[in-house]
Amino acid sequence: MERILIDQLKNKIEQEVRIRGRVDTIRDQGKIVFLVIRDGSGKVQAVAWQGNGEELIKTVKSLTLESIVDITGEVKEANQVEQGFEIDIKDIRIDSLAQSPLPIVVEGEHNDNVTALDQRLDYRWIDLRSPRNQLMMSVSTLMTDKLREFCISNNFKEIQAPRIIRTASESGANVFEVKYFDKKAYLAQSPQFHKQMAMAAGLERVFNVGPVFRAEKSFTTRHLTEYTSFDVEIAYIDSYKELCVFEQEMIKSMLKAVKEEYGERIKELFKIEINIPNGDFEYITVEQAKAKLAKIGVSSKGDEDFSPEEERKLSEIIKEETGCEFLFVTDYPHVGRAFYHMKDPHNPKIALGFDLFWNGIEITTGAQREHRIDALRENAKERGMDLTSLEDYFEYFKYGCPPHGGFAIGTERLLMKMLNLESILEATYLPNTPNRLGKLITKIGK
Ligand code: AMO
Repeated sequence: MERILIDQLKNKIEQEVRIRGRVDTIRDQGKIVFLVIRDGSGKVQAVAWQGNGEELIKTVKSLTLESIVDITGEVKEANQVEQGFEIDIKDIRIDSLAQSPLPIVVEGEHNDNVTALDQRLDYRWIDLRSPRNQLMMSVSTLMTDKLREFCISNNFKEIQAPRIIRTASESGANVFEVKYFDKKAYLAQSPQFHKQMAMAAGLERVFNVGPVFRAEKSFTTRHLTEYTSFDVEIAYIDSYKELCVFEQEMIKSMLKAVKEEYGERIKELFKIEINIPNGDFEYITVEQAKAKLAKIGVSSKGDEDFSPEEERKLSEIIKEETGCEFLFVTDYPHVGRAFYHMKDPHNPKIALGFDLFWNGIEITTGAQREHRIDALRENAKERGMDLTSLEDYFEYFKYGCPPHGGFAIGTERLLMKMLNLESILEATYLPNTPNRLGKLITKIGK
């Protein structure tokens, strides 16, 4: 008999069915044992009576929580259970008996976060079984799918930039070095150089989704050492503002789809509403932002960037003033930005780029790029960078390269904000951080 998903059982009253899933709860009343079985689609009560056979009841009594079972039985009306039906077990096979006790408690409707996050992450495969995490994975899937779909429907091509590269693109400091046979190579911190290569290759509009690596010892709720970057690059732009508009529409269409598909479930399990901004996102320059922050007495980290507290406060101010959760911050001093950002021709101290904040956290950096090779070399020289190591990159601009720009979204941060999670670790399938590689490797401070 073919397996049927639990959410399809309502159409099978008085029929024999086969379900496969986990033991969610066990209530042993001696001559009768009540199980709740859970699969990816839902839960159902399954009952074993002594009258159904000695062997059967013995097997059921040997079960432990989270064991995997294969059950055949009849769907019977049962007014005493909420669903109005249950399964009368005729046959049961244990596919995998779970050890007891479990190392962590699977978060349920009535037991939120009972186990510390680090321990939950150490047993992530058990932690992910919770309804909240199952929903999070569904939302994550739809989120990336919709971002991709938006690009594809706007005539983009997908590229897979190499992850092992010869030259660090962002800054030399936070790059992982790897041994490449007898040579030195790096794990890409971003597909930056290779998405720009696509512009020189005439691909005009590209996106790239994949892992990037940052060797940064940041123990924060927003940093990973490996994350998934959603990168976009567009040729023949006149201004980076076109990138902002494109990203705004991409995020809005994604949020709309998530709300339509999972809005109610998200409300139920995460206690939040997905808000789709009505009009355009807000814009503010760094100078204006710093002035606003100074006004409410938030001390500044400096003129070039924002501290996490500044990011949070700035978002709060703008949300209070305009109701908008999204804020493009523009006009950053060039000196604090990547060398490949184009300088504003009217004010060369300013970079033609932006960051996008969502409810207090930066989710994107983007910019118009410097596509003129001499100016690009000059920018790199100003930063004291080793020009010879950049020669391969400079070559992309030698044989005709259109003006272009792009941006990158940290997808885990996007998901974290969407579901209002406290830490990026919760929004990541299996997070790597400075002290965690699949499992906790060192305690902070040791
Ligand atoms: P940037 O370094 O600002 O820009 O990264 C872009 C976005 O990636 C996310 N992000 C991170 N997420 C988790 N852990 C980290 N350690 C981490 N670092 C960054 C953030 C951030 O906004 N090449 C440029 C992009 C471009 O100009 O196209 C870049 O990588 O959401």
